[in-house]
Amino acid sequence: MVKVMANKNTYDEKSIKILEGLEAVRKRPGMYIGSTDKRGMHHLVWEIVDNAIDEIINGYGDYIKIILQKDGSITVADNGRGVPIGMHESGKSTPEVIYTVLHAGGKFENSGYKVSGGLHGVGGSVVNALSTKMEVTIYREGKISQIKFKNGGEVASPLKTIGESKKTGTIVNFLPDKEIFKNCNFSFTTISERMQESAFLLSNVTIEIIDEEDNLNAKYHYEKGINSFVEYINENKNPLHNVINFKNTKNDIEVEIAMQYTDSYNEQIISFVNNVKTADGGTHEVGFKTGLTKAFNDYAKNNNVLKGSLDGSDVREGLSAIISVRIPENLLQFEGQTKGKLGTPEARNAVESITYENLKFFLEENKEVALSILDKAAKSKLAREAARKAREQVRKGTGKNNKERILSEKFAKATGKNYALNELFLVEGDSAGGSAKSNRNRETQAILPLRGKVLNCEKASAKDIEANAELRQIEYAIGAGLGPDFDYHESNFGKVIIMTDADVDGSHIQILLITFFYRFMRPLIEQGMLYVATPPLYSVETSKGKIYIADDEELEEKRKEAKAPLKIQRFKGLGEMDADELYETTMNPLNRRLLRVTLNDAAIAEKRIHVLMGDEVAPRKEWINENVDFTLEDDFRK
Ligand code: TSJ
Repeated sequence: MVKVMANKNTYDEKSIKILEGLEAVRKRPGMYIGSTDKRGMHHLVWEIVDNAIDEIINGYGDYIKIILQKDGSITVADNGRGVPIGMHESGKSTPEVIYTVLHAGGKFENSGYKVSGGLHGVGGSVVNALSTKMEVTIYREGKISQIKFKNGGEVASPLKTIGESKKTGTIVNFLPDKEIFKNCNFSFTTISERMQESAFLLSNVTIEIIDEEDNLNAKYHYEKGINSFVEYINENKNPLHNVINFKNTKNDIEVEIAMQYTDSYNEQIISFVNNVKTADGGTHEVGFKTGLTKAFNDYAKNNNVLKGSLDGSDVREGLSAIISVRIPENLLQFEGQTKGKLGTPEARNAVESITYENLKFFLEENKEVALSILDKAAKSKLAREAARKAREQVRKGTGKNNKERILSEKFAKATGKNYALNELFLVEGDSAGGSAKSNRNRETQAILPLRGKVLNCEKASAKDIEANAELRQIEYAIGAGLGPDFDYHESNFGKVIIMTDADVDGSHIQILLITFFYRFMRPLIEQGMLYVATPPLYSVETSKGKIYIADDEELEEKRKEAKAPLKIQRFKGLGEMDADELYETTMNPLNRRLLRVTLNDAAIAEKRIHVLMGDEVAPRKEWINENVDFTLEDDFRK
C-alpha cells in the first residue's frame, strides 16, 4: 500500500517535470525550431518526417506518406516497424514517454547514422508541445495502438489498442498551435520540393504527398539516387557526358558525388550531410572544389593542353554536382545561424582526396570528355580575364569604349559617399523613373530606369550581358563586377531595390531581374542586399485625409472599419502616382515596405526560372510565393 503511494508520488513529480519540459518549448519555441513563422512551422514537419526517414535508413520500411488535411493538420505515415508500445519503467507507455519528454528519443535510438542536421532530431515531443492536437497511431505486434494528446502535450487519451492488423508502421497527425504559428499554412510546394530531395538521397524509397485542401499530389521514387538528382537538375540543359558517380569512405566519412557538365555557364553544387541539405556549404564543399580544381589542373599539365592554370570558377563553369556525405554523430559540427554550414574539419580532407583520386582516374579513362571540359574551362578563363580588363579600364577611365560604357544620362546617382547606406532603385519605365528621380533622397538614393523587358538570363553568358544595354547599365551602376569576379564588398549600394508595377508585367520583370542577379551576382542575394519595393495598390479618402493601402486584404479590413462606402482609387502602375506619392509610399524608408529576396532553394529556383519564362501566369505567381522567400525587411507601419 505504502509502496504504491510512493510510486504515485514520484509519478506525479515526473508528470510535473514533463509539463515543465514541454512548457519550456512553448515559452521559447525559437530555441527548438528556429522561428515561429512559416519556416518554423514547416520545421515541425521536417522533425516528424526525419523520424520516419531514420527508420528507413536503419533498414525498416520504404514508404512515407504525407497528407495535408483540410483541418490544417498534417499526417505523416511510414511503413517501418512501428514505435515500441511496451510499458516504460515510469508506468507509462513508451509512446507517451517519447512524445512528452524532451529529447527522450535518445534512449530509443538505434546506432548508426541519424538524420541530424543542426536543428533536427529534437523529435516528436517538441512538435507535440507546439500542437493543439497530436495523435500517434502505431501498427505493431498484430495490433493497432493509439495515443492522443491535446493542448501542447497533455494526454487526452492514453495508449490503447483500437484494432488488429498485420501491417507495421507509424502514423502521426498533428495540428500546430495557431497561437504560436500565427497566420501560417502548410505549403504543398515547400513540402514536395523538400521531399523530392529526400527521395533523391534515399534511392528506392517512395515519398507521397497529398494535399486534401487543394487536391494536389506528388509521388517521388528514384532508383539511381543522386545520379537521378543531377539528371533532374540538367533536364533542360545539354550535357557533355553521362553523369559521373563515385563513392568512398575515408576516416569514417562516407562520401558520394554525382556530377555532370553541360554547355551552360551555370554552376550548381548542392551538398548534403546525413541527408540534410547544407545550404551554406562548408568543409565538404570546399574539399570537393579543391579536389576538382587540382584534378583538372594536373590533367591539363600532364597532357600539355593548357598554358597557365585554371581558377576554380573556370573549372566549375557548367557543372552540376551533388555532394552527399555521411558523418558519424561524434564528428558532426555545424556552423552559422541556421546551422546550414558543415564545420567538421575531417570532411574537407576526405572529400578532397576522394574527389581528386576518382576524377584523376575518370579523366585518364575518358580523354574526349576531359578535353571538352578543359576547352570550356579555358574559354571561361579567357572571358573572365577580358571582362576584368574591361572593368579595370572603366574604373580608370581609359577604355576605348569608355563613352559608351559610362552610365547613360538616365542614371541618377546618389551623392553620398557611404556606399553601404546608398540604395539603387531599378525602376520599370521611364515615366516612373522620372518621378522617382525628381523626388528622392539625393544623398542616398540612385535611380536607374529600365525600359521594356529585361533579357532572360537563364541561359545567358557574361558576354551576352555585356551586349545587353539594360543589364550592362545595372552592372556598371553597381560597379562590383560580374559572375565569378563579382565582389559584393565593392558594391556602390547597400541595397538594390527592384521597383515595378504591381501587375503581371511587373512581376515578370521582377523575375527576370532576380534571375539576372541569381546568375551573375548571386552573393548580392546571399548577403540580403536585393529587395523588391511594394507600391500600394489603392488609395482611400478618409476624414483624416488620404491613406494608402497595400493589398486586397488590407482594403477589406478598411472596408469593414468604415461605416460609409469608401472612395477608393486603384493604382494600376507606378506611373499613376505623382512623384510625391511615389516617394512617400514606396521609397521613403519611414513608410515603405521592402521585401528582401532570399533564394531558399537555389537548385529548384533555377529550374523554376525555366518554367516561369513560359506564358502561363499561374506558375509564375506560384514561384514568387513559394521560391523567392520575400521576407518583410522593415515594416515601420506596423
Ligand atoms: F516521433 C515521431 F512522431 F516524430 C515519428 C516517429 C513520426 C513518424 C511519422 C514516424 C516515427 C517513427 C519511429 N517511425 N518509425 C519509428 N521507429 C521507432 O521509433 C522504433 C521502432 C522499433 C524499435 C525497436 O527497437 O523495435 C525502435 C524504434 C526507435
